[in-house]
Amino acid sequence: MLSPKKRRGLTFAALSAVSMLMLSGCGSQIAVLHPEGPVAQKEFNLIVWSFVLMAFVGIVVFGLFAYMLIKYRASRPGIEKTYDPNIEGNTKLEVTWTVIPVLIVIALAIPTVQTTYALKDPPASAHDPIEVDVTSADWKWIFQYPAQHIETVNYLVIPAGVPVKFMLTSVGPMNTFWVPELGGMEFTMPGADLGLWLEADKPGVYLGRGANFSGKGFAHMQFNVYSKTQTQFNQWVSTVKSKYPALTMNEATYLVKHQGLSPIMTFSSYPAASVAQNQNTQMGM
Ligand SMILES: [Cu+2]
Repeated sequence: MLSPKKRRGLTFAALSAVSMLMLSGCGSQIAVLHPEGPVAQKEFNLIVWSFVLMAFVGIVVFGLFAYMLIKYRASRPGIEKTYDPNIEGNTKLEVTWTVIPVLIVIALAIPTVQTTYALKDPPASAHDPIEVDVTSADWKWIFQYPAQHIETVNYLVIPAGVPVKFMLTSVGPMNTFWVPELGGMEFTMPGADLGLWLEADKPGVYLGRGANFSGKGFAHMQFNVYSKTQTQFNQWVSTVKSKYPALTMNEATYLVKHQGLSPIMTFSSYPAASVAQNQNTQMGM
């Protein structure tokens, strides 16, 4: 028969083993660990660098912990002679454990600040960025392409290898626009326009979603981002222009005001007033 203490220890070990298995099993599905564009790649490098520093701290701390446990164990012969519990003031040690954390913070801060500023605007590359105006509503994502003058709901099509500048706002509660494989998230807020740029290296399908709880339909605020070659993207735009209906002002207002889910939708144009409506509608109107 095991003592309660031993049994608790075993339960803890078993639970730890199970959670380790489950966590490692998820590894291949964690999108932020699979960067598919330059923004995500830079952010991924930061994640790796932070992890290396954290692992270093963990290894040193637990290493010292084990060393102390063994060296100063009560059962060690002659321990009374070497152990002096009344030690006070050791300049060398105090300087060491102040300087090392300061160095770690500097080593984390410099690349973080550098990356943050580097990612503020798309690089002056060969490709001019395209713009997509994003509006989060209850509970759907509305995407307007001002240059192409087309609108989609709950899906995005972007050209690969071209920076996409998103202008983000909300007509419902605050939300967060997030396509983890392409880069970090940004808030959508009523009455505010926040910017974010992302780029996909190659054609593919990436999952995007709202990452800030916004009510009943929040869980369904997912959208696919289809990255296509520039030619395919241009073809898609022409198809949308020729084959899909124009968005009427009534429909635009319904999309914004109606609290409910929405299927995937495509419109060959949108009324100018819908832009103002998406940008100016405040919560609780
Ligand atoms: Cu998981």
